[in-house]
Amino acid sequence: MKKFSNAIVRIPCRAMTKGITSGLYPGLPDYELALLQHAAYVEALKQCGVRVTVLPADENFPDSCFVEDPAVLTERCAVITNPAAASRNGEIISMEETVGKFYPRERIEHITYPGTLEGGDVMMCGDHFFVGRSERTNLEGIRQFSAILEKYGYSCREVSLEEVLHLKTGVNYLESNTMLVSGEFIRKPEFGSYHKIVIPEEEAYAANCIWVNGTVIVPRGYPAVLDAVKALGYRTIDVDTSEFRKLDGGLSCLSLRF
Ligand code: CIR
Repeated sequence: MKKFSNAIVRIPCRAMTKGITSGLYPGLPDYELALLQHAAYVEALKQCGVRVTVLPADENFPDSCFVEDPAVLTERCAVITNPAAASRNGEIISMEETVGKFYPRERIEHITYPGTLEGGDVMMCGDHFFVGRSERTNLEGIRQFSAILEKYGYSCREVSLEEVLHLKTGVNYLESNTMLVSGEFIRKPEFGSYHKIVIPEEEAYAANCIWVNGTVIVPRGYPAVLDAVKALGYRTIDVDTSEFRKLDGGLSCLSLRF
C-alpha cells in the first residue's frame, strides 16, 4: 500500500460564488464558512501525516480550490491535464509551476487539444487507473493519458459515465481492493473484481471519501457511509464540506495527494 507524503491545496477565492454548479445542491457558497471548512480540511490532511502545500486564493478562477482537476500526480510522473470547462482551463498554468517544485521537468507530461481530461475523472488503484469518459474528459484525452501511463509502467481502463460530473463523484478507492460505489457505478463490470461498499442513494455525495495513509476522510453528515468505513477498520475523520458541495465539489477535489 502506498503512502502519501504530500498534498497540494488552494485556498478558495471570493469569486467561488461564481463557480460552476449543476444546481443539484442548491444555494450559493458562504465564503467565510468555506474558508473555515477548508482550514479544517487542511488540518485533517495534516493529521494523516502529509505535508500540505497551501496555495493562495486565485480570484481569476472561481473553481480553483478544486485542485484535483488541473493535474494528476503519481509516484512516477505528473500529468498536467486539459480541463474542458473553459473557465477552468487557465488553472493549469500556475498548477504546472507548483508541480515543477516536486517533479523534474522530464517527468511532467501534458494532455493537449483536442484531448480534454480533468483529474476528477481519474481514480488510481495501485498501478492501475480508471478514467471516466465524461462531459469533461473525452476519448482523445483518455487516449493521451493511457499512452502516458503506459510509458511509466501503469495500466488504465476507461469507464463511461452519464449521471455525475466526474468518475470520483460516484466511486472512490479505499485501498485493500475496496471501493465505495454509488448510483451508476454499482453495477459497472469494470469494477467487478473489487470489494464494493454500496452507498445508499440519499448519501451518494459521500461516495467521495479519501484514503490518506490508512485514515479515511469522510464528508460530515453521512452516517451510513461513516459507519461503513469504520466497519472496514479504518480510522476516520469527518469534515464539513457543505459550501463546496454547492459547487459539486467533494473531498477528493480539494487536494492533490502524492
Ligand atoms: C466544476 O464544475 O468544475 C467545479 N464546480 C467542481 C469541480 C469538482 N471537482 C472534482 O470533482 N474533481
